[in-house]
Parts: sequence; structure tokens; C-alpha cells
Amino acid sequence: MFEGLIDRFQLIRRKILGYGRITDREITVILKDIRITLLEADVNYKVVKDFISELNIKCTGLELAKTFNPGDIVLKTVYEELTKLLGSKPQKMQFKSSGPLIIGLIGLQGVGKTTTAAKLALKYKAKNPLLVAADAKRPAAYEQLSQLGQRAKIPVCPLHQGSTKATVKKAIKQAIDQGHMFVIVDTAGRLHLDDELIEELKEIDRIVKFDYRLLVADGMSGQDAVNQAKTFREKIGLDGAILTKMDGDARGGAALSITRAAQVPIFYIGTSENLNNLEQFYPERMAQRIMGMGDLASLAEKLKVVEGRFDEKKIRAKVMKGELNFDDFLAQLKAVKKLGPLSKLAAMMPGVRENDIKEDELKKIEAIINSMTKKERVNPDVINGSRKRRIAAGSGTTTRDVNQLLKQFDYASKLLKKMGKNLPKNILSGS
Ligand SMILES: Nc1nc2c(ncn2[C@@H]2O[C@H](COP(=O)(O)OP(=O)(O)O)[C@@H](O)[C@H]2O)c(=O)[nH]1
Ligand SMILES: [Mg+2]
Repeated sequence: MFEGLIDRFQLIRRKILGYGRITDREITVILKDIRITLLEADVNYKVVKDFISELNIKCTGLELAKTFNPGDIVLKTVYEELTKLLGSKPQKMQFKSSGPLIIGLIGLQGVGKTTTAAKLALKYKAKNPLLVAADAKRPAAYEQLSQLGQRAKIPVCPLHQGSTKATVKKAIKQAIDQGHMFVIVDTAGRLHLDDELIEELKEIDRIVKFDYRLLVADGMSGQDAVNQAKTFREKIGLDGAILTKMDGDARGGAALSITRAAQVPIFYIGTSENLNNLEQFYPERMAQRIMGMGDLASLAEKLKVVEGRFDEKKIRAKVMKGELNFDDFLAQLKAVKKLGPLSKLAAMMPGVRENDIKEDELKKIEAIINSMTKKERVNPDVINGSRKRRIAAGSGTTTRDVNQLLKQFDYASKLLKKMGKNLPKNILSGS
């Protein structure tokens, strides 16, 4: 996700931290770099213009000459502004204590509405969701939703009298009768946004009275997604957006523009075709990810789910002190492996890109660590020549491999220690 954007921000970040002093001249260069980076990521030009001018005001007011770490302060400011650009607070759907919460998924054809309907139902399975295909004209639409519903073991309201209106009416009755607390209406999509589609959506809205009208838009489509959001919001009103296909080569334009340019906050992002991959959208975490500060909070959350006893505080403290050892590393490697493809998780780590991770390399690393004694893992400094030969023989690798890992580890722990200092407070306090 956002590979180009993240790469560019890495460079900007290094440049900022490399400055001994930051005066107006450096600020001008920094702002120009950020401006070009955002434009290249297909962020709306007006959004970029406003963003840069706000950032300029913020940076000018920082009194950087009086501080000894101006780079950190500028980075923190950029991060805060980026978070605001992405919408500041995460958007949560408020369920009702009595009666079903009814949401409508709205958007053009092929953006991922039907898939997202099933994903949402699965995510909130505890609410006993009911799926509704509000597109009686195309039996295939109902078929597709039924198949996804079956896969996720979620009931789908049958088509009624071959009519969309009759079907949605029936669905609401069924939800109330059978205690479904969440009704997800998958509306019809067209290739183009025309009056007929708008009328049809309005009609459904009048019947079911959506609690949330959520636009589903293709995250890879950049400004098209923003324009769809604007038009749908003007014509029928929107409460939020779900950006799909963020696993592809989305450059960032849609995610970074939609909140400001179309005034539509992002609720969720879809990160694969798999029904489990719908993530709550966290502006702070996304800003961290874009700025190469890693998505430590998301990662820690995932690890916690798997490990149960994963001690996030302890790991953070160790990272800060540069005391992470091979034992911690192995424990994490094992936990992380249970979470699925490592490349996806890698994208959440500071300074690591999806392509950087080679699964074979990791197997080798695991074998080497497994061949170390407890003492060696906790205190790698004791690993001398003969120990290296023993470890290499035990793991089916060479002493060169062992040396390389030791060197990398030494480098990584120093880097982590350094980075720990640069992380914004909220990551470290775990909020
Ligand atoms: N990679 C990826 N593909 C997705 C995602 N969401 C949907 N798709 C795919 O996009 C295509 C269109 O999805 P569909 O739900 O039928 O779109 P609809 O016409 O809006 O209902 C399908 O092939 C989906 O598998 C996503 O988050 N990531
Ligand atoms: Mg569909």
C-alpha cells in the first residue's frame, strides 16, 4: 500500500533529520518536497495547496532556532497535520440497543460493494447480520451475494416478488422479526453515475431509512473515487466511505484527499479479496505508516490477538533501551508467522517495505536462532568463532550466514533504539 509515497517520505524524513539547523530556507525545501510527493501520489491539488499552507503556518510558529532537535519537531508537526488530513479520529458505527442498524453500501459497479457487504457482515457477526441484495433487476447480483453469504455463514434475505422495493421492505421486517441487529443493504451499481441510479437509491433510502450511507470506492482509482464521493454526497448524502483494493498499487490519492475534498470520512479499508480483510481505518496509524514510522499499534494489536500474553509494554521498553535479544525476536517471529503472509505484516514495521521480506530468508534466520543456546540468544556478544561454527552446522547454514545475521541484528537493534526516540508519544504510550 502506498509504496511510492512511503519511499518518498522516507527520503524526506532522512533529509529533515539530517539538518543541523532548520531555518526558513530549510522549511521551504521541506514543504516543496512534501508538496511534490503528495501531488505525485495523486492527492487532490487543492487539498495539497491547503495542506502545505497550513503546514507552513505551523512550522513557522515552532521557534526551531531555540531547540536542539528541530528535525524531530518538524516531523512531529508533519505527522500531526497528516493525521488531520486523514480525518483525525477513527469512525465507528454506533449500533442500537433496540432494533437493527441499517446501512446502505453505495457505489459504482465493480468497486467492491458486494464483497464489502459480506466482509462487514463477517466483521460484525456477533450482531447477527442480515444481507440484502437491493438489485432485483440483476439476478446475478443476488446470486453473488448469496454465495458470499454462504461462505461466511451469514443469512441473505431472499428476493421478493422480483422487486427491489418489495425485497428491502421484506428484509426490514425479517430483521425485526428474527432479531438481526445489523442489516447490510448491497445496492445496485452502474458503470456511470446517472439520475436513474440516484432515484433508485433515494427510493430505497425512503423505504428503509439508512442509519449510515456508506460509499464504497476503489482505493486505486485516485481522484475518481473523490469525485464519486462528492457527487453521491451532494445527490443523496453520505455518512462515510469504505476504500477497497488498498492492497493493490493504490498511490494514496483517494485516501489522502477524500476526507478534505469530498468531506466524507473513511470508515474502513479493504486490503484483499479475502472476506477477513476489512480493516477499521485509523488516521493516526495511517499517517505513521506513510511517514515510515511503522504501524506499531496495528502490529501490536495483531500480535496480541495471537499471543494473548504478548507483552507490548515490555517489548516497547526493550526497544527503547536497545535491549531486544534473539529470544524476543524468535518469539515474535513465531507469533508473527501465525498471522499469515509476512510481507503484509512487514509493511507495518518501521522502515520495512512489503517487497523487502523474503520468506526463505526468514526460515534461515529462524533455523540459526533455533541452533543457539539460551545464553547465546539473550547475550549474542558471547558468540565467538567456535560457537558460530557450531550454530552454522546445527542450522544447516554457513558461518557467513551466522555472521550476517549477527551483524544485521546488531544494526537493527541500534536502529530500533534510535527510532524509538523519534516515535510520537502516542505510539509509545500505546494509546
Ligand atoms: N484486491 C482486492 N480486490 C477486491 C477488494 N474488494 C473487492 N475486490 C474485488 O473486486 C471485484 C469486484 O467486487 P464486487 O464486490 O463484485 O463489486 P461490486 O460490483 O461493487 O459489487 C471482485 O473481483 C472482488 O473480489 C479488495 O479490498 N481488494
Ligand atoms: Mg455487486
